[in-house]
Amino acid sequence: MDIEGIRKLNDWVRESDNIVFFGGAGVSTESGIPDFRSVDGLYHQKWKYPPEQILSHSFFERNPEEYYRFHREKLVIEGVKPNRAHLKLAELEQAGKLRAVITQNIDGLHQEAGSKKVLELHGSILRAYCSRCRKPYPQEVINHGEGVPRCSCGGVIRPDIVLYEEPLDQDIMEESVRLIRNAEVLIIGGTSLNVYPAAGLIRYYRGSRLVLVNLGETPYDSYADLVIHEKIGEVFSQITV
Ligand code: CNA
Repeated sequence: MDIEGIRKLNDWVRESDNIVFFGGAGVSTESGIPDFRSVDGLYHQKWKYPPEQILSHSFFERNPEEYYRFHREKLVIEGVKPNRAHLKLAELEQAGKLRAVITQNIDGLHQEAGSKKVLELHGSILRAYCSRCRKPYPQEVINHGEGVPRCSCGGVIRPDIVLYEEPLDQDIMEESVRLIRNAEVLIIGGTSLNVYPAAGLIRYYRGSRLVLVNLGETPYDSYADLVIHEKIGEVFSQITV
């Protein structure tokens, strides 16, 4: 355990009431949801097409049956619970220290842990809508059964997630930029910082307390003021609020 690093993180958390957290799939691996790029992540599992191809707009349009096979086998997550990282972030918000969680995750675990201000850059697997008339649907409509789910208007129902090749929601992006630009402490965790434009958000931070908590190295390690290469749940469980 990086005791010195955790002590510094604790000092910065104690001294600030303007912390922003920006995270990714690594925040949920300790809940049992695989990420994309770790050795046991989705990119290393055998599948007919690479995940980033299946999870792209053009693939969904051309081949919704195959998309839904993947979706139901790999993306539907049931029975998972928030872990110590999600719970600590909710606690920090409750204590008036954390302004927002900005996440690339689509699993809804931050909200389940009690976080109120959650900006979902890539949408949520818990919601669905008709790609033709935009009528909203609950996730159950797409999670189970066979084939391609259809709306009463005949359109294909899709999950409310941002597929590759699709733009991010402009309002969510702008609010994320504003929060990061004004943050005193920016904690980034559980993300390989490889997926753009989300990863580019880090460049808007102007402070001098940028913390990276990630198991693997990232392209931004040398950019951070504090880097902790440990499991985020273990690190966060040692933050005292
Ligand atoms: P990624 O590219 O898979 O990177 C994950 C990073 O987390 C890696 O660098 C790992 O080293 C690190 N990591 C894994 N476990 C831990 C841990 N316990 N503690 C600290 N670090 C850890 O994932 P990104 O989020 O960077 O990539 C963005 C994609 C992945 C987004 O579009 C997500 O929607 C997508 N995704 C989301 C989920 C989810 O919602 N839970 C799961 C899988 C993928």
